[in-house]
Amino acid sequence: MRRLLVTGGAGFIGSNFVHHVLEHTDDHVTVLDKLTYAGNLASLDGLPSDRFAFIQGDIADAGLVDELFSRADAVIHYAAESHNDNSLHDPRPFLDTNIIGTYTLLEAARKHGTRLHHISTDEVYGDLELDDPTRFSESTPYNPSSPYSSTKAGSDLLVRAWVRSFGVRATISNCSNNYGPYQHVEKFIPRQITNVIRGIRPKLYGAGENVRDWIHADDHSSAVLTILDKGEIGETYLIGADGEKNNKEVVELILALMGEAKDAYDHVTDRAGHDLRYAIDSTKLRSELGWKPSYGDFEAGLAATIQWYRDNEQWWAPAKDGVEAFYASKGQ
Ligand code: NAD
Ligand code: TDX
Repeated sequence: MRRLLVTGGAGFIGSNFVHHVLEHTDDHVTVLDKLTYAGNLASLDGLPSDRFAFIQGDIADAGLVDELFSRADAVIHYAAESHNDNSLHDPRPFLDTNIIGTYTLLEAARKHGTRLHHISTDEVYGDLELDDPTRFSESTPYNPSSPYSSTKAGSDLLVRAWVRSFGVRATISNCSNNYGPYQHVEKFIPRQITNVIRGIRPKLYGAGENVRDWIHADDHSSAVLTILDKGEIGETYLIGADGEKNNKEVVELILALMGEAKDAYDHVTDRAGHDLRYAIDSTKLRSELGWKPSYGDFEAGLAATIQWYRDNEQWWAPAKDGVEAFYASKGQ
């Protein structure tokens, strides 16, 4: 039984990972999470108390991090400020958590010799043209566009430097857009689903031609476990499930699955610096480590996600009005 420390485990992807680990391994999990606006303890309800512990705290708190690393066999680092739109409004927390927080974890990993897996995003590579036949791979140069993605790129580079200069035992993964249960209503898919439930028309930025490469959060979790078990120290692995769709297609599919007219949405002000297209080539992870996704059918995964939001209104309702007021103030 390993003792895993999961940072950001009360957030969307971190909580999905904690559920996945407790279901598929006999590992013990401790979550370290600051419970920012994006963290929700209800996402961790019902977990077995003999295999799970929760600590509220900041990954930039060196004393606390040092103590937690001293009793962990491996650390999986999800904690981050994660929303592009927020980073355009107020970048500072992105520097504090994504850069200084990651630095703090790296120093603890260096001191204790702890195995670290750093979770990152495909957004570090910038964006692709719609008709570009290539996709992002591990050798694509970094070219981030937003305060969010630039701080994630910075955190990746810190990890690489700590591996090379100090021998820290770390791996990195860069994943494409996730969907599934427990995702905050500020993000594209939950925002539109909960809008329809509330009788608000979905909001599409600009023309809606921007492409995202969707993967179910549970497939992200299985990929991270695979890298933790079999990944080579110092290596980066891209995680993706060949799920490219443009935003207009996704909104229309949500509306169709929810029994609404396909065109019952509004075009709103576009995001500043809006990345056009992300697309992941995950050949290295598949061929070297033998991983493959289980959620092949996006429509079925989306239908299950819609059902989850219908069944769990008490989970998302407290955040909904504030998020919509914020977007309305930006014309979005
Ligand atoms: P999220 O915003 O839902 O969750 C982030 C969690 O981190 C929250 O629980 C929050 O309370 C916690 N947190 C924030 N600052 C903290 C701090 N200083 N100390 C401790 N905890 C803190 O984010 P998410 O969408 O689940 O993303 C998780 C990770 O996955 C991030 O590193 C993100 O860059 C990466 N990622 C996300 C996606 C995606 O589609 N959402 C895709 C690829 C990679
Ligand atoms: O209301 C909306 N309307 C809309 O058209 C919102 C909230 C978004 N969008 C568009 C913007 C993007 O093209 O939908 C797309 C997805 O938007 P987000 O959910 O904000 O995700 P994105 O900016 O692509 O970033 C996500 O994937 C990569 C995560 O939030 C990041 O944490 C991750 O690194």
